[in-house]
Amino acid sequence: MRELVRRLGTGLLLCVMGSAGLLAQGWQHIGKVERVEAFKDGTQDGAELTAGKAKVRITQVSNGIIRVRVAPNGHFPKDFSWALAGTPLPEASSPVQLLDGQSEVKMTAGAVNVSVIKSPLLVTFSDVSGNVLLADEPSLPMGWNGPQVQVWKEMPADENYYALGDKAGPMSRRNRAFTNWNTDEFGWQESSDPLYKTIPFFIGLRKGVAYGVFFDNTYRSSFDFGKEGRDYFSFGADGGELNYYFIAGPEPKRVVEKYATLTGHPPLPPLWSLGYQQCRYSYYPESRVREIVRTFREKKIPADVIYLDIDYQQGYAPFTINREYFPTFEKMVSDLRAQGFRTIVITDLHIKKDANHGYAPYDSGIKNDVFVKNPDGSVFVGKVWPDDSVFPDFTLTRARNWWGSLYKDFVAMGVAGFWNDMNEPSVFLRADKTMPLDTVHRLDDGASVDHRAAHNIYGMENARATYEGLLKLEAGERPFVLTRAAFSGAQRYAATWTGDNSSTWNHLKMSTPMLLSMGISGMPLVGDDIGGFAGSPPADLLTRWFEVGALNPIYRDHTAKGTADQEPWVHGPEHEAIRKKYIELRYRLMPYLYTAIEEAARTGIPLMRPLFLEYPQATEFYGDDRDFLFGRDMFVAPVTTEMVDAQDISLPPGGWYDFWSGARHEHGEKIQLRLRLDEMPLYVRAGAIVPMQAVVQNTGETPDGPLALRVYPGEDCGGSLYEDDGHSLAYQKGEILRIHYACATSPSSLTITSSIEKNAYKPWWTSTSLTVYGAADAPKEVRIGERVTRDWRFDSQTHTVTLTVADALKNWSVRLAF
Ligand code: MIG
Repeated sequence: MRELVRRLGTGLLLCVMGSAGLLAQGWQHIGKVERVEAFKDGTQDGAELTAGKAKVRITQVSNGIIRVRVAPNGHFPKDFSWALAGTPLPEASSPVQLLDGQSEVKMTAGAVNVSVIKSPLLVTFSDVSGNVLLADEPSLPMGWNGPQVQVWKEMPADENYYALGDKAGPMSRRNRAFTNWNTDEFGWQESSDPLYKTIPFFIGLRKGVAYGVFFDNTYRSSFDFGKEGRDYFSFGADGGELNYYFIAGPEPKRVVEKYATLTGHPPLPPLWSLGYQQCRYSYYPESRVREIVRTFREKKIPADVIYLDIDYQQGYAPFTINREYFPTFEKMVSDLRAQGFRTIVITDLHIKKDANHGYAPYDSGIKNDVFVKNPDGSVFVGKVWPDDSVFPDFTLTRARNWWGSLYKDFVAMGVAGFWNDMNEPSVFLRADKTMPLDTVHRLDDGASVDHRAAHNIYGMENARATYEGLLKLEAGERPFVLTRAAFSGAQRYAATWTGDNSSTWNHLKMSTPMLLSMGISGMPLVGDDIGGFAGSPPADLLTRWFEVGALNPIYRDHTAKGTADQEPWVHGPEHEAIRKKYIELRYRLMPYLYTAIEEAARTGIPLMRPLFLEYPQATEFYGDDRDFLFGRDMFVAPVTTEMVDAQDISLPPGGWYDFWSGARHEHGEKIQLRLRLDEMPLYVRAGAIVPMQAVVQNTGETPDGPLALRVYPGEDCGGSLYEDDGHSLAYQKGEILRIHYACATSPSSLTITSSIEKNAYKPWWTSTSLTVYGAADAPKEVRIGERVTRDWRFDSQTHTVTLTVADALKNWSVRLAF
């Protein structure tokens, strides 16, 4: 059958769907190219190809980013995207060169070659040396079927596929198929799909070379990486445009960065949101909230945030307060703040239908006409937590502005952050769990779309409305928004979490690949419910979850209603001590963590990285779902199984130091550990310089003592430190501190240097302590700058040399001679 399809080639044809021989009717595939014209639109330039009625535009958008748009009927819709950041992309350095040959159109765009075979139209992307990266499957040219659009690509046997956001199961997406349709999936499991988010972006990786594809389409979309066919993969959607971007690497990091320039970077979050966060569904009444906070402080377990889930509200109506449970809400918020706790409250999007009752969100929303409508023009009403509810029309700027203004009172009360849940949107008592497909979502230009087009972006626009509202209300402060639903680009507005996981070992195991996938999908500020949402974790499971969670971007303990208490102390002093140790570890690593988060905000490279992101040549890690890199320099091999007899560890290329013992190991060495419950394998790259600090009880507290640098000599030795005030937008005006550290080894010496790149923020420290690892013997001489110092210590157990640079807020160097 594949042969038949190939021979038919053009025009209307019936095509084979899958090896099962299923005949899918009605698919029309693109035919023969009859006309080739140069095409230019702003900074995008390339070619417009005509094939029958259809037109295809292939343009260079920026260096290494090529866009393909298809109009089956020849008419391109208005060029508009919810996902794109909208900020101008760097203009491509080399203009497109077009060569219209007899059977093939050749387009050279910098390092990318695009070849289009004319009959039928088949697109192939390759690099300058001719290596094919992505090619249309010859037997299945691009096609459409009514409103559906689809492309099929050849699938090399050794190619791996990653990203796609919050898909469960292994990071590698090969041999599976996925649907994107934001869904409230309480109790999701490994095979559940779709989940809460839609990120129609994937990375192809083969023998160290990567490319990416971003399919900019908001409709229900699907990606099939070899479930249906063995030799091809495909992606498509139920409607909307066939509009995708090819993103060149060749390193996977370059793909992730380019995807971030397209869809946007996360703003720098407030420092406190990177501290430990305590949540449950729900803490109430007020006395219970105060008791939780007091317990953290009494037990000296560091924490920055406490959440109020839906029970703080009156009848679950968003933007109300249950005064029976929270008689002095405002005072509670300020008292918690005085104890170093920020309060985050949930504010779901469903507004209670409660007319003329003094409930301003409903009355003002009706007055301003900002709710989603039925086709007959009436306001759509669905049942959610407040019973009958209405839904803000977030695709309208007017509605987003109105929504953003609802936060005024909470902001005035000192509530520090906001949690947007249920924004898939989730609607109760309906088989489809959401709004009917024909509900009407209005657009700013007076046009409207139905729910098919708006569903997947609804949650992102909810988060956007919250974020933009807070930007206005919080006067120079960094907003913090946590969203459950998302579409590509939602990172511009909010952090996220992975929804309702379960308190099982398998969920702990699934957490890492999911968080890693989110990170390379443009959403680096992500966490999962530590301990699991559904169910009550046994003590060991919760402890192990606290261990790995300490090195996740967002670190939030959360659990469902009716489950057992899940705070760090619930299983007795032994478990509490271990959990505290890891929460403290996170705070000790805060300078390193914050530096990596700033990198994520600037470049899109996530804090939590799959091994292949740093070591794309090390193909043995392509299927590693257990381990990850915390920033560039720390390798984490978390314990995620109950019965660990021994944990086998394969280190990435290079040398690595055990974070706990300081012992040095090499790549290739077999490490087998018999671990105690309080041990999570953690290694630091030989060549890393890691900035750390003393433990604090919250990020607002000034750490005691110096900035603590751990120096791990090795190849490519260096590190950096970024600091700013942690809460305002002054960093955007350059009020930052950025320092680069380096170390250089010779057979008889080690030199460590610090160079300040920007010194426009005064940090909490003046001196810097150094702990130099891997010292076989005591140094013969130690110099700070030119001056010889005797003020150092050698520890023969840990093989470390320690000393302090007193006046460290300037460039300095330290030399150890052996
Ligand atoms: O229908 O607000 O995923 O984190 O605690 C459940 C109550 C609604 C789902 C969220 C969960 C939250 C819960 N919410």
